[in-house]
Amino acid sequence: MLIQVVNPNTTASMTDLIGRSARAAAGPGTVVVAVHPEMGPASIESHYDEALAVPGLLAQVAVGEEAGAAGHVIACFGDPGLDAAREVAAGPVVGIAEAGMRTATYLGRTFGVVTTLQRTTGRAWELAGRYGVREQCRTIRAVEIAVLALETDPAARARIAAECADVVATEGVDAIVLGCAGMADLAAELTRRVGVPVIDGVAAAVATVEGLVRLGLRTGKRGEYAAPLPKRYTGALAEFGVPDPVAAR
Ligand code: 2AL
Repeated sequence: MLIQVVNPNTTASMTDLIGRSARAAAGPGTVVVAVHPEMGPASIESHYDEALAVPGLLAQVAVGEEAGAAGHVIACFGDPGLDAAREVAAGPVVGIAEAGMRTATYLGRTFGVVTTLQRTTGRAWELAGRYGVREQCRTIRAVEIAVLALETDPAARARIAAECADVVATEGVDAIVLGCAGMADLAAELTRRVGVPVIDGVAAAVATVEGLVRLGLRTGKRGEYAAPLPKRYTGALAEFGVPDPVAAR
C-alpha cells in the first residue's frame, strides 16, 4: 500500500521530519512517500499562508494519485485543503488535526492541544468544532515558537515539554495533541515525560489512512466529495482547470 504524506509547506527539512514520523507509524507492507508542494509558503501559520498553500498541495495530491497512492495525509495542523483533496483523490484523505484530535478521544475523556503561535489557535478551535470534539478539547495552548523555529530554537523542546506538563497539571487532561507537524518527533519522549499519551497527528493520520485502506473504505463520492465539475481556470491557476471528460474523448 502506498500512502502519500503531503507537507503543505515548502520546507524540505520539515518534509524529511514528517516522513520519518510517518514511516515509523506505518505497518509492514506500507510504503510512505513524503512530499511538499513546488510552490507556496515556507511555513503555514496564518489564514493567508493556509489559503495560498492549497493550490500546491492539490497539485501534489494529483501527482500522488497518478503514482497510485491508496490514500493521502495532509500534514499541517490547519488541515488545509482537506475537503478539496477529498474531491480529487480516489482513496481516503486525512488531516493531522483531524486524526490527532479524534485519536485523543479514544484514549481519554479530555485532551489539550499544544501548538506553535497563538494566532493559529482560532483555526484549531474551529477544527475541534468541525470534528465534533470541542467538548473534550479543554485547552489549546501556544508556545509562541514559529513553525520553522521549531528546528532551530534550542529552547523549543523544553518549552513544549513545560507547556504539556502544565496542561496536564492545570487542566487534568487525559491526553495531549501536538499542534504542528514540525513537532512530530517529540511525541514519544513527551509521553514518557508528562505521564499522559502525547499524540503526533502525522503518525495518527498515517495509521488512520492505513486502517481505512485495509478495510476497503474510501471517501463517499456520491455528493459533496464527487470530483469537481469541469471548468476553465484562468491566469496563474489555468493549470488547475478541470477538463470536460466528454470533450476530451
Ligand atoms: C503548522 C503545521 O503543522 N505546518 C505548518 O507549516 N504550520 N501548524 C501550526 N499550528 O503552525
